Amino acid sequence: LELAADLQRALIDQQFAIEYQPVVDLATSRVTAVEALVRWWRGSVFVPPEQFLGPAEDTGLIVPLGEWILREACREVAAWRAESWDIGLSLNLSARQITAPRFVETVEEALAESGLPASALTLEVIEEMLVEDAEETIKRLSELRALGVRLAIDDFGTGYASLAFLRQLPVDMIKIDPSFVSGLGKDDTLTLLTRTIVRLGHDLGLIVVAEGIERPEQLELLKQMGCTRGQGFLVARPMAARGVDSLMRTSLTV
Ligand code: G
Ligand code: G
Ligand code: MN
Ligand code: NA
Repeated sequence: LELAADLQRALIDQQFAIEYQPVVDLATSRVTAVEALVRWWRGSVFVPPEQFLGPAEDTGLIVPLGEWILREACREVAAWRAESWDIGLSLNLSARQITAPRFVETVEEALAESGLPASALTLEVIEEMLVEDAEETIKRLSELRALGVRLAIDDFGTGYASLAFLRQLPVDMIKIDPSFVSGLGKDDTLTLLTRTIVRLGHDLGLIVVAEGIERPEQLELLKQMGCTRGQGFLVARPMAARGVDSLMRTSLTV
């Protein structure tokens, strides 16, 4: 309860920040997108998202917080694109945000006011959201997709949804959970499962992103498997907007 009051104050006092983690084309190392990740500095103490996202959802504060992240990230990514840097934005969503009143309109407004094209925005959802409150969630996500916004299944392979949900909700991308990537080259079953997910995704015409790449061996195996996109500490860590600025300057001049 105390945390909830602090969260509300933190929103008013603008204690939240966004870090961006690059997603790259594994063959060329070109940055294709950045994933926005919320950060809370409570005074000088960093509070991990795992600690405050649950309470933010329970109290409903995730709705105004998520709206701030959406508008801010759209604005920043649109500014990078205005410098001729062709990158997209990936945003994580909570179930509560999607079913909140005016969610679709809010996304439309954020796109309109920032000038970010709908096709440059990818909304990441996890499989569970397509099980609980599935009908309303799928309806709204489908409306956004009809506007040109892309959809991704985050933490793919760990959820409870059956593969049939890929028919109910047209998605554009799957992001392979780090628990698979971590076993690459070390665990035969995880290596086989990763290879199978990459093939499944591509056979369905989806973009496949491997998450949590930390070791060169994982990167090598993913490339051999034909996985075209990746994310992880080996590739690039989440960074403040200033860090993305520098990355853009190096990317555009080489
Ligand atoms: O950035 P980090 O790895 O600490 O993120 C931890 C978790 O918080 C991840 O599951 C991530 O999806 C989630 N997360 C990060 N930023 C956001 C956000 O802006 N909105 C929502 N709903 N979840 C987020
Ligand atoms: O659930 P989601 O995929 O949105 O989680 C994103 C979180 O994963 C971010 O908090 C980010 O800091 C973290 N992350 C990104 N790359 C790596 C990595 O290579 N290793 C680990 N351990 N965490 C990572
Ligand atoms: Mn994510
Ligand atoms: Na993930």
